[in-house]
Amino acid sequence: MRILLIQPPGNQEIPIGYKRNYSEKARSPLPPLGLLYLAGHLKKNHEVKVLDMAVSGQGIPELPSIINSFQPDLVGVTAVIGLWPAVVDIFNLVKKINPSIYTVVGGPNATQYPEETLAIRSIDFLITGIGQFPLMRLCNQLEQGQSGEGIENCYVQGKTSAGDYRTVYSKEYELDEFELPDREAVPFSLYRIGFCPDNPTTTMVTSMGCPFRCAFCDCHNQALQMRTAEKVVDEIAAVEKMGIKSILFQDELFTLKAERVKQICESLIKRKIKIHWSVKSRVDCLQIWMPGLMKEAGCFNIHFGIESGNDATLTRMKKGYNTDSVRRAVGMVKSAGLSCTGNFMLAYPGENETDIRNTIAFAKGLSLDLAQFSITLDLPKTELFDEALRSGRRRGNPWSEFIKHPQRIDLVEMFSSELFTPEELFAFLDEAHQCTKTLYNTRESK
Ligand code: B12
Repeated sequence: MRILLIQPPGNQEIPIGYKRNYSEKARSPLPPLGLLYLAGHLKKNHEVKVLDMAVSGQGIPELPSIINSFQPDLVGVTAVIGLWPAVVDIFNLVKKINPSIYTVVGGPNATQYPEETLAIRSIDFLITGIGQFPLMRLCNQLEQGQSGEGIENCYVQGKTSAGDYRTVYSKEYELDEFELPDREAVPFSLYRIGFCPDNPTTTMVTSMGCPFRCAFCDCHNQALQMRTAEKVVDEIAAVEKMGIKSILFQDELFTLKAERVKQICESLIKRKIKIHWSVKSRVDCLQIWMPGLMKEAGCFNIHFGIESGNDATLTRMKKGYNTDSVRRAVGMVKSAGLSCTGNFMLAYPGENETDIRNTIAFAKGLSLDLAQFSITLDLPKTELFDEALRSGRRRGNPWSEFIKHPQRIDLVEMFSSELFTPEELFAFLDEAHQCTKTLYNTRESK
Protein backbone atom coordinates (compact mmCIF):
# COMPACT_ATOMS: atom_id res chain seq x y z
CA MET A 1 0.00 0.00 0.00
CA ARG A 2 1.24 3.55 -0.74
CA ILE A 3 0.91 5.74 2.33
CA LEU A 4 1.31 9.51 2.52
CA LEU A 5 1.71 10.96 6.03
CA ILE A 6 1.28 14.72 6.29
CA GLN A 7 2.36 17.33 8.83
CA PRO A 8 0.24 20.41 7.94
CA PRO A 9 1.94 23.73 7.11
CA GLY A 10 3.08 25.64 10.19
CA ASN A 11 1.94 28.99 8.80
CA GLN A 12 -1.67 27.80 9.15
CA GLU A 13 -1.24 27.46 12.90
CA ILE A 14 -3.65 29.26 15.21
CA PRO A 15 -1.64 30.92 17.97
CA ILE A 16 -3.15 29.58 21.16
CA GLY A 17 -2.23 32.00 23.92
CA TYR A 18 0.92 33.36 22.32
CA LYS A 19 1.66 36.16 19.84
CA ARG A 20 0.48 35.82 16.30
CA ASN A 21 3.33 37.88 14.88
CA TYR A 22 6.13 36.25 16.80
CA SER A 23 9.62 35.82 15.46
CA GLU A 24 10.35 33.74 12.39
CA LYS A 25 13.35 32.29 14.20
CA ALA A 26 11.25 31.21 17.14
CA ARG A 27 8.99 29.34 14.77
CA SER A 28 11.68 27.00 13.40
CA PRO A 29 9.83 23.75 12.77
CA LEU A 30 10.74 20.55 14.60
CA PRO A 31 10.70 17.18 12.84
CA PRO A 32 7.23 15.57 12.94
CA LEU A 33 8.37 12.86 15.34
CA GLY A 34 5.01 11.07 15.63
CA LEU A 35 4.84 10.63 11.83
CA LEU A 36 8.47 9.51 11.68
CA TYR A 37 7.65 6.80 14.23
CA LEU A 38 4.72 5.70 12.08
CA ALA A 39 6.91 5.67 8.97
CA GLY A 40 9.64 3.65 10.73
CA HIS A 41 7.09 0.98 11.57
CA LEU A 42 4.93 0.97 8.43
CA LYS A 43 7.80 0.79 5.97
CA LYS A 44 8.34 -2.85 6.98
CA ASN A 45 5.24 -3.71 4.90
CA HIS A 46 4.34 -0.62 2.91
CA GLU A 47 5.70 2.24 0.80
CA VAL A 48 5.61 5.37 2.97
CA LYS A 49 6.22 9.04 2.22
CA VAL A 50 6.28 11.72 4.93
CA LEU A 51 5.46 15.25 3.84
CA ASP A 52 6.35 17.91 6.40
CA MET A 53 4.69 20.97 4.92
CA ALA A 54 6.27 23.08 7.67
CA VAL A 55 9.73 22.66 6.07
CA SER A 56 8.91 21.76 2.49
CA GLY A 57 7.66 25.27 1.83
CA GLN A 58 4.58 23.77 0.19
CA GLY A 59 1.08 24.91 1.01
CA ILE A 60 -2.32 23.29 0.71
CA PRO A 61 -2.73 24.58 -2.90
CA GLU A 62 0.26 22.41 -3.89
CA LEU A 63 -1.31 19.23 -2.47
CA PRO A 64 -3.20 18.15 -5.62
CA SER A 65 0.03 17.86 -7.61
CA ILE A 66 1.77 16.02 -4.73
CA ILE A 67 -1.13 13.56 -4.50
CA ASN A 68 -1.35 13.10 -8.24
CA SER A 69 2.33 12.31 -8.51
CA PHE A 70 2.64 9.96 -5.46
CA GLN A 71 -0.81 8.36 -5.97
CA PRO A 72 -1.28 7.28 -2.34
CA ASP A 73 -3.82 4.62 -1.35
CA LEU A 74 -4.03 6.16 2.12
CA VAL A 75 -3.38 9.63 3.52
CA GLY A 76 -2.73 10.08 7.26
CA VAL A 77 -2.57 13.46 8.95
CA THR A 78 -1.48 14.34 12.48
CA ALA A 79 -3.92 16.49 14.43
CA VAL A 80 -2.91 19.00 17.08
CA ILE A 81 -5.46 21.54 18.18
CA GLY A 82 -3.93 24.66 16.62
CA LEU A 83 -3.64 23.05 13.20
CA TRP A 84 -7.07 21.45 13.17
CA PRO A 85 -8.65 23.75 10.51
CA ALA A 86 -5.70 22.99 8.20
CA VAL A 87 -6.06 19.24 8.88
CA VAL A 88 -9.73 19.39 7.89
CA ASP A 89 -8.89 21.35 4.73
CA ILE A 90 -6.36 18.66 3.79
CA PHE A 91 -8.83 15.79 4.25
CA ASN A 92 -11.56 17.61 2.32
CA LEU A 93 -9.15 18.26 -0.52
CA VAL A 94 -7.88 14.67 -0.63
CA LYS A 95 -11.43 13.35 -0.93
CA LYS A 96 -12.16 15.92 -3.64
CA ILE A 97 -9.10 14.83 -5.62
CA ASN A 98 -9.85 11.14 -5.29
CA PRO A 99 -12.67 9.85 -3.05
CA SER A 100 -11.23 6.33 -3.06
CA ILE A 101 -8.09 7.39 -1.13
CA TYR A 102 -8.49 6.22 2.48
CA THR A 103 -8.10 9.05 5.00
CA VAL A 104 -6.85 8.49 8.55
CA VAL A 105 -6.43 10.96 11.39
CA GLY A 106 -4.37 10.49 14.57
CA GLY A 107 -2.42 12.55 17.11
CA PRO A 108 -3.25 14.25 20.44
CA ASN A 109 -6.36 16.06 19.32
CA ALA A 110 -7.90 13.04 17.62
CA THR A 111 -7.26 11.09 20.82
CA GLN A 112 -8.91 13.74 22.98
CA TYR A 113 -11.97 14.36 20.82
CA PRO A 114 -12.59 11.20 18.78
CA GLU A 115 -16.33 11.56 18.44
CA GLU A 116 -16.21 15.20 17.37
CA THR A 117 -13.30 14.45 15.02
CA LEU A 118 -15.32 11.83 13.17
CA ALA A 119 -18.05 14.43 12.65
CA ILE A 120 -15.80 15.49 9.75
CA ARG A 121 -17.15 13.25 7.01
CA SER A 122 -14.02 13.36 4.85
CA ILE A 123 -12.19 11.30 7.52
CA ASP A 124 -12.59 7.53 7.05
CA PHE A 125 -10.67 6.25 10.09
CA LEU A 126 -9.54 7.65 13.41
CA ILE A 127 -6.71 6.17 15.47
CA THR A 128 -6.27 7.16 19.10
CA GLY A 129 -3.16 6.95 21.28
CA ILE A 130 0.07 5.47 20.02
CA GLY A 131 -0.43 4.93 16.31
CA GLN A 132 2.12 2.39 15.06
CA PHE A 133 0.32 -0.90 15.67
CA PRO A 134 -3.27 0.11 14.85
CA LEU A 135 -2.22 1.92 11.67
CA MET A 136 -0.18 -1.08 10.49
CA ARG A 137 -3.15 -3.37 11.15
CA LEU A 138 -5.48 -1.00 9.35
CA CYS A 139 -3.24 -0.76 6.27
CA ASN A 140 -2.77 -4.53 6.17
CA GLN A 141 -6.53 -5.09 6.43
CA LEU A 142 -7.43 -2.51 3.79
CA GLU A 143 -4.86 -3.98 1.42
CA GLN A 144 -6.62 -7.32 1.76
CA GLY A 145 -9.96 -5.72 0.95
CA GLN A 146 -11.25 -5.81 4.54
CA SER A 147 -13.21 -3.03 6.25
CA GLY A 148 -10.79 -1.91 8.98
CA GLU A 149 -13.30 -2.76 11.70
CA GLY A 150 -12.36 -4.50 14.96
CA ILE A 151 -8.89 -2.95 15.42
CA GLU A 152 -8.08 -1.74 18.92
CA ASN A 153 -7.85 2.10 19.10
CA CYS A 154 -9.10 2.42 15.51
CA TYR A 155 -12.57 3.80 14.74
CA VAL A 156 -14.44 3.73 11.45
CA GLN A 157 -16.48 6.60 10.04
CA GLY A 158 -20.20 6.00 10.57
CA LYS A 159 -19.63 2.74 12.46
CA THR A 160 -18.83 3.94 16.00
CA SER A 161 -21.30 4.94 18.68
CA ALA A 162 -20.53 7.64 21.22
CA GLY A 163 -19.80 5.28 24.13
CA ASP A 164 -17.34 3.12 22.17
CA TYR A 165 -14.35 5.45 22.18
CA ARG A 166 -11.64 4.64 24.65
CA THR A 167 -7.89 4.60 24.27
CA VAL A 168 -6.07 1.50 25.41
CA TYR A 169 -2.40 1.76 26.34
CA SER A 170 -1.34 -1.82 26.81
CA LYS A 171 1.96 -3.45 27.67
CA GLU A 172 2.31 -4.21 24.00
CA TYR A 173 3.06 -0.56 23.42
CA GLU A 174 6.24 -0.46 25.44
CA LEU A 175 8.32 2.14 23.71
CA ASP A 176 11.36 -0.08 23.29
CA GLU A 177 9.36 -2.41 21.06
CA PHE A 178 8.90 0.24 18.37
CA GLU A 179 11.03 0.60 15.30
CA LEU A 180 13.09 3.78 15.58
CA PRO A 181 11.60 6.86 13.93
CA ASP A 182 12.56 7.06 10.27
CA ARG A 183 14.39 10.40 10.42
CA GLU A 184 15.52 10.05 6.83
CA ALA A 185 11.92 10.16 5.64
CA VAL A 186 12.19 13.98 5.85
CA PRO A 187 15.08 16.25 4.80
CA PHE A 188 16.58 16.03 8.30
CA SER A 189 19.41 18.50 7.65
CA LEU A 190 16.85 21.30 7.20
CA TYR A 191 15.77 21.26 10.84
CA ARG A 192 17.88 24.04 12.32
CA ILE A 193 17.04 25.64 15.65
CA GLY A 194 18.72 28.94 16.54
CA PHE A 195 18.63 28.04 20.21
CA CYS A 196 20.81 24.89 19.78
CA PRO A 197 24.63 25.14 19.92
CA ASP A 198 24.99 23.33 16.58
CA ASN A 199 22.71 22.08 13.82
CA PRO A 200 20.99 20.12 12.32
CA THR A 201 18.73 19.32 15.25
CA THR A 202 16.33 16.48 15.81
CA THR A 203 13.80 15.48 18.46
CA MET A 204 13.54 12.25 20.42
CA VAL A 205 11.42 10.70 23.18
CA THR A 206 12.73 8.43 25.91
CA SER A 207 9.43 8.28 27.82
CA MET A 208 5.81 9.25 27.36
CA GLY A 209 3.23 10.49 29.85
CA CYS A 210 3.75 12.07 33.27
CA PRO A 211 2.73 10.94 36.77
CA PHE A 212 2.03 14.48 38.03
CA ARG A 213 -1.42 16.04 37.89
CA CYS A 214 -1.03 19.71 36.99
CA ALA A 215 -4.54 21.09 36.66
CA PHE A 216 -3.95 22.73 33.26
CA CYS A 217 -2.30 19.74 31.56
CA ASP A 218 -3.66 16.57 30.02
CA CYS A 219 -0.55 14.46 29.63
CA HIS A 220 -1.34 12.23 32.59
CA ASN A 221 -4.24 10.86 30.52
CA GLN A 222 -1.62 8.85 28.69
CA ALA A 223 -0.05 5.79 30.34
CA LEU A 224 3.45 6.45 31.63
CA GLN A 225 6.00 4.55 29.58
CA MET A 226 9.78 4.59 29.81
CA ARG A 227 12.52 3.32 27.51
CA THR A 228 15.62 1.61 28.81
CA ALA A 229 18.84 3.63 28.97
CA GLU A 230 20.50 1.18 26.59
CA LYS A 231 17.94 1.67 23.79
CA VAL A 232 17.96 5.44 24.31
CA VAL A 233 21.72 5.63 23.92
CA ASP A 234 21.64 3.34 20.87
CA GLU A 235 19.20 5.76 19.24
CA ILE A 236 21.37 8.75 20.16
CA ALA A 237 24.38 6.97 18.61
CA ALA A 238 22.39 6.37 15.41
CA VAL A 239 21.42 10.05 15.31
CA GLU A 240 25.05 11.12 15.79
CA LYS A 241 26.05 8.86 12.91
CA MET A 242 23.58 10.69 10.62
CA GLY A 243 25.50 13.93 11.24
CA ILE A 244 22.84 15.44 13.49
CA LYS A 245 24.42 17.73 16.08
CA SER A 246 21.68 18.47 18.63
CA ILE A 247 18.69 16.71 20.13
CA LEU A 248 15.68 18.29 21.83
CA PHE A 249 14.17 15.57 24.03
CA GLN A 250 10.40 15.89 24.02
CA ASP A 251 9.66 13.80 27.12
CA GLU A 252 7.39 15.59 29.53
CA LEU A 253 9.82 14.75 32.33
CA PHE A 254 13.20 13.36 31.30
CA THR A 255 14.59 13.33 34.85
CA LEU A 256 11.73 11.37 36.43
CA LYS A 257 13.78 8.23 37.09
CA ALA A 258 17.14 9.26 38.55
CA GLU A 259 18.80 5.89 38.00
CA ARG A 260 17.92 5.96 34.31
CA VAL A 261 19.31 9.50 33.92
CA LYS A 262 22.55 8.29 35.48
CA GLN A 263 22.73 5.26 33.18
CA ILE A 264 22.05 7.35 30.04
CA CYS A 265 24.70 9.92 30.97
CA GLU A 266 27.34 7.39 31.95
CA SER A 267 26.77 5.40 28.80
CA LEU A 268 27.02 8.52 26.59
CA ILE A 269 30.32 9.40 28.27
CA LYS A 270 31.65 5.84 28.04
CA ARG A 271 30.69 5.50 24.37
CA LYS A 272 32.24 8.94 23.66
CA ILE A 273 29.06 10.13 21.93
CA LYS A 274 29.38 13.82 21.16
CA ILE A 275 26.00 15.45 20.74
CA HIS A 276 24.30 18.47 22.31
CA TRP A 277 20.99 17.82 24.01
CA SER A 278 18.28 19.60 25.96
CA VAL A 279 15.61 18.14 28.24
CA LYS A 280 12.43 19.13 30.04
CA SER A 281 12.34 18.61 33.78
CA ARG A 282 10.47 19.70 36.91
CA VAL A 283 12.06 21.83 39.59
CA ASP A 284 11.36 19.11 42.17
CA CYS A 285 12.63 16.23 40.00
CA LEU A 286 16.22 17.34 39.67
CA GLN A 287 18.71 15.81 42.03
CA ILE A 288 21.76 17.78 43.03
CA TRP A 289 24.21 15.62 41.04
CA MET A 290 22.15 15.63 37.84
CA PRO A 291 23.04 18.92 36.09
CA GLY A 292 26.81 18.29 36.42
CA LEU A 293 26.69 14.73 35.09
CA MET A 294 24.24 15.70 32.35
CA LYS A 295 26.55 18.51 31.23
CA GLU A 296 29.48 16.09 31.05
CA ALA A 297 27.33 13.86 28.83
CA GLY A 298 26.52 16.68 26.37
CA CYS A 299 23.42 18.32 27.84
CA PHE A 300 23.37 22.08 27.19
CA ASN A 301 19.98 23.11 28.56
CA ILE A 302 17.36 22.17 31.10
CA HIS A 303 13.86 23.50 30.61
CA PHE A 304 11.30 23.86 33.39
CA GLY A 305 7.59 24.50 33.19
CA ILE A 306 7.82 27.04 36.02
CA GLU A 307 4.43 28.57 35.20
CA SER A 308 3.98 31.16 37.94
CA GLY A 309 5.74 33.51 40.31
CA ASN A 310 2.85 33.30 42.79
CA ASP A 311 2.76 30.55 45.38
CA ALA A 312 -1.03 30.71 45.59
CA THR A 313 -1.31 30.17 41.84
CA LEU A 314 1.18 27.29 41.93
CA THR A 315 -1.06 25.68 44.56
CA ARG A 316 -4.18 26.16 42.44
CA MET A 317 -2.31 24.69 39.49
CA LYS A 318 -1.46 21.66 41.68
CA LYS A 319 2.19 22.00 40.73
CA GLY A 320 3.28 20.58 44.08
CA TYR A 321 6.18 23.03 44.56
CA ASN A 322 6.66 26.70 45.41
CA THR A 323 8.71 29.64 44.19
CA ASP A 324 11.58 28.78 46.56
CA SER A 325 11.93 25.37 44.91
CA VAL A 326 12.05 27.16 41.54
CA ARG A 327 14.88 29.48 42.65
CA ARG A 328 16.83 26.54 44.03
CA ALA A 329 16.48 24.40 40.90
CA VAL A 330 17.35 27.23 38.49
CA GLY A 331 20.39 27.97 40.67
CA MET A 332 21.49 24.32 40.46
CA VAL A 333 21.26 24.29 36.68
CA LYS A 334 23.09 27.59 36.28
CA SER A 335 25.88 26.71 38.68
CA ALA A 336 26.57 23.52 36.71
CA GLY A 337 27.19 25.78 33.69
CA LEU A 338 24.07 24.76 31.77
CA SER A 339 21.59 27.13 30.26
CA CYS A 340 18.17 27.18 31.85
CA THR A 341 14.87 28.01 30.16
CA GLY A 342 11.39 28.33 31.59
CA ASN A 343 7.75 28.51 30.62
CA PHE A 344 5.27 30.80 32.31
CA MET A 345 1.50 30.99 32.15
CA LEU A 346 -0.06 34.42 32.54
CA ALA A 347 -3.57 35.18 33.82
CA TYR A 348 -4.32 31.81 35.36
CA PRO A 349 -7.95 31.90 36.58
CA GLY A 350 -8.12 33.92 39.79
CA GLU A 351 -5.05 36.02 38.94
CA ASN A 352 -5.29 39.81 38.89
CA GLU A 353 -2.97 42.40 37.35
CA THR A 354 -0.61 42.34 40.34
CA ASP A 355 -0.28 38.55 40.15
CA ILE A 356 0.52 38.71 36.44
CA ARG A 357 3.17 41.38 37.02
CA ASN A 358 4.59 39.27 39.88
CA THR A 359 5.12 36.37 37.50
CA ILE A 360 6.84 38.63 34.97
CA ALA A 361 9.09 40.10 37.68
CA PHE A 362 9.80 36.64 39.06
CA ALA A 363 10.82 35.39 35.60
CA LYS A 364 13.03 38.45 35.16
CA GLY A 365 14.80 37.84 38.47
CA LEU A 366 15.59 34.18 37.83
CA SER A 367 18.71 34.45 35.63
CA LEU A 368 17.05 32.29 33.01
CA ASP A 369 18.58 32.19 29.57
CA LEU A 370 15.20 32.25 27.89
CA ALA A 371 11.66 32.63 29.12
CA GLN A 372 8.55 31.68 27.19
CA PHE A 373 5.20 33.16 28.16
CA SER A 374 1.71 32.25 27.13
CA ILE A 375 -1.73 33.29 28.17
CA THR A 376 -3.52 30.56 30.09
CA LEU A 377 -6.02 28.61 28.10
CA ASP A 378 -8.11 25.81 29.55
CA LEU A 379 -7.29 23.10 27.06
CA PRO A 380 -9.64 20.17 26.51
CA LYS A 381 -9.57 17.19 28.88
CA THR A 382 -7.85 19.08 31.69
CA GLU A 383 -8.98 19.66 35.26
CA LEU A 384 -8.82 23.39 34.58
CA PHE A 385 -11.35 23.02 31.79
CA ASP A 386 -13.67 20.81 33.84
CA GLU A 387 -13.50 23.37 36.63
CA ALA A 388 -14.33 26.18 34.19
CA LEU A 389 -17.46 24.29 33.17
CA ARG A 390 -18.45 23.57 36.78
CA SER A 391 -17.95 27.17 37.89
CA GLY A 392 -19.84 28.56 34.92
CA ARG A 393 -16.76 30.37 33.57
CA ARG A 394 -17.38 28.41 30.40
CA ARG A 395 -20.82 27.61 29.12
CA GLY A 396 -20.95 24.57 26.88
CA ASN A 397 -17.82 23.06 25.41
CA PRO A 398 -16.30 25.40 22.82
CA TRP A 399 -13.49 22.90 22.10
CA SER A 400 -15.96 20.29 21.13
CA GLU A 401 -17.75 22.81 18.89
CA PHE A 402 -14.40 23.86 17.41
CA ILE A 403 -13.52 20.29 16.46
CA LYS A 404 -16.91 19.77 14.81
CA HIS A 405 -16.96 23.18 13.09
CA PRO A 406 -13.36 24.46 12.89
CA GLN A 407 -14.20 27.33 10.56
CA ARG A 408 -16.97 28.72 12.78
CA ILE A 409 -15.23 29.05 16.16
CA ASP A 410 -12.43 31.52 16.82
CA LEU A 411 -9.98 29.83 19.22
CA VAL A 412 -8.13 33.06 19.88
CA GLU A 413 -11.21 34.38 21.66
CA MET A 414 -11.20 31.50 24.12
CA PHE A 415 -8.89 32.81 26.84
CA SER A 416 -9.95 31.77 30.28
CA SER A 417 -9.53 35.05 32.15
CA GLU A 418 -12.63 36.53 33.72
CA LEU A 419 -10.98 39.91 34.32
CA PHE A 420 -9.30 40.81 31.06
CA THR A 421 -10.12 41.27 27.39
CA PRO A 422 -7.93 39.44 24.87
CA GLU A 423 -6.30 42.82 24.02
CA GLU A 424 -5.34 43.39 27.65
CA LEU A 425 -3.94 39.87 27.89
CA PHE A 426 -1.82 40.35 24.79
CA ALA A 427 -0.55 43.62 26.26
CA PHE A 428 0.69 41.63 29.29
CA LEU A 429 2.39 39.23 26.94
CA ASP A 430 4.16 42.14 25.23
CA GLU A 431 5.21 43.49 28.59
CA ALA A 432 6.66 40.09 29.56
CA HIS A 433 8.52 39.82 26.27
CA GLN A 434 9.97 43.31 26.59
CA CYS A 435 11.40 43.02 30.05
CA THR A 436 12.77 39.46 30.06
CA LYS A 437 15.01 37.46 27.78
CA THR A 438 12.40 35.69 25.73
CA LEU A 439 12.57 33.30 22.85
CA TYR A 440 11.01 36.01 20.75
CA ASN A 441 13.12 39.13 21.14
CA THR A 442 16.48 37.50 21.95
CA ARG A 443 16.28 35.40 18.78
CA GLU A 444 15.53 38.48 16.69
CA SER A 445 18.42 40.45 18.07
CA LYS A 446 21.02 37.80 17.14
C1 B12 B 1 7.05 19.10 20.20
C2 B12 B 1 5.73 19.66 20.67
C3 B12 B 1 5.31 20.84 20.10
C4 B12 B 1 6.12 21.59 19.03
C5 B12 B 1 5.83 21.14 17.59
C6 B12 B 1 5.07 19.89 17.33
C7 B12 B 1 5.67 19.04 16.22
N1 B12 B 1 6.05 19.57 15.07
O1 B12 B 1 5.76 17.83 16.42
C8 B12 B 1 5.67 23.06 19.26
C9 B12 B 1 6.66 23.71 20.16
C10 B12 B 1 5.51 23.90 18.00
C11 B12 B 1 4.35 22.84 19.97
C12 B12 B 1 3.41 23.83 20.09
C13 B12 B 1 2.20 23.65 20.76
N2 B12 B 1 1.81 22.58 21.44
CO1 B12 B 1 2.85 21.00 21.56
N3 B12 B 1 3.80 19.52 22.01
C14 B12 B 1 4.93 18.99 21.64
C15 B12 B 1 5.27 17.74 22.47
C16 B12 B 1 6.11 18.20 23.64
C17 B12 B 1 5.99 16.61 21.77
C18 B12 B 1 5.33 16.05 20.51
C19 B12 B 1 6.03 14.78 20.17
O2 B12 B 1 6.97 14.80 19.41
N4 B12 B 1 5.62 13.64 20.79
C20 B12 B 1 6.21 12.36 20.60
C21 B12 B 1 5.51 11.62 19.45
C22 B12 B 1 6.16 10.28 19.24
O3 B12 B 1 4.16 11.41 19.85
P1 B12 B 1 2.92 12.02 19.05
O4 B12 B 1 3.30 13.23 18.31
O5 B12 B 1 1.78 12.11 19.98
O6 B12 B 1 2.61 10.89 17.95
C23 B12 B 1 2.08 9.61 18.25
C24 B12 B 1 0.56 9.57 18.36
O7 B12 B 1 -0.05 10.79 18.70
C25 B12 B 1 0.09 9.04 17.05
N5 B12 B 1 -0.07 9.95 15.91
C26 B12 B 1 0.40 11.19 15.72
N6 B12 B 1 0.08 11.64 14.50
C27 B12 B 1 -0.61 10.68 13.89
C28 B12 B 1 -1.18 10.62 12.63
C29 B12 B 1 -1.85 9.46 12.25
C30 B12 B 1 -2.44 9.38 10.88
C31 B12 B 1 -1.98 8.37 13.15
C32 B12 B 1 -2.70 7.16 12.75
C33 B12 B 1 -1.41 8.44 14.43
C34 B12 B 1 -0.73 9.59 14.79
O8 B12 B 1 1.13 8.13 16.72
C35 B12 B 1 2.38 8.76 17.04
C36 B12 B 1 3.44 7.73 17.29
O9 B12 B 1 3.08 6.87 18.35
C37 B12 B 1 3.84 17.30 22.91
C38 B12 B 1 3.80 16.54 24.23
C39 B12 B 1 4.26 15.11 24.05
N7 B12 B 1 5.17 14.68 24.87
O10 B12 B 1 3.80 14.40 23.15
C40 B12 B 1 3.10 18.62 22.99
C41 B12 B 1 1.61 18.70 22.57
C42 B12 B 1 1.44 17.96 21.28
N8 B12 B 1 1.41 20.12 22.36
C43 B12 B 1 0.31 20.53 22.82
C44 B12 B 1 -0.07 21.90 22.85
C45 B12 B 1 -1.28 22.23 23.68
C46 B12 B 1 0.67 22.84 22.14
C47 B12 B 1 0.34 24.32 22.01
C48 B12 B 1 -1.12 24.62 21.81
C49 B12 B 1 0.93 25.01 23.27
C50 B12 B 1 0.84 26.51 23.26
N9 B12 B 1 -0.19 27.07 23.83
O11 B12 B 1 1.72 27.13 22.76
C51 B12 B 1 1.18 24.74 20.79
C52 B12 B 1 0.37 24.78 19.51
C53 B12 B 1 0.57 23.60 18.65
C54 B12 B 1 -0.49 23.44 17.60
N10 B12 B 1 -0.14 23.68 16.35
O12 B12 B 1 -1.59 23.11 17.90
C55 B12 B 1 -0.54 19.41 23.38
C56 B12 B 1 -1.57 18.96 22.33
C57 B12 B 1 -2.97 19.34 22.67
C58 B12 B 1 -3.89 19.02 21.52
N11 B12 B 1 -5.10 18.67 21.85
O13 B12 B 1 -3.59 19.07 20.36
C59 B12 B 1 0.53 18.35 23.69
C60 B12 B 1 0.07 16.88 23.63
C61 B12 B 1 1.10 18.67 25.10
C62 B12 B 1 0.04 18.54 26.17
N12 B12 B 1 -0.05 17.42 26.85
O14 B12 B 1 -0.71 19.46 26.41
N13 B12 B 1 4.26 21.61 20.48
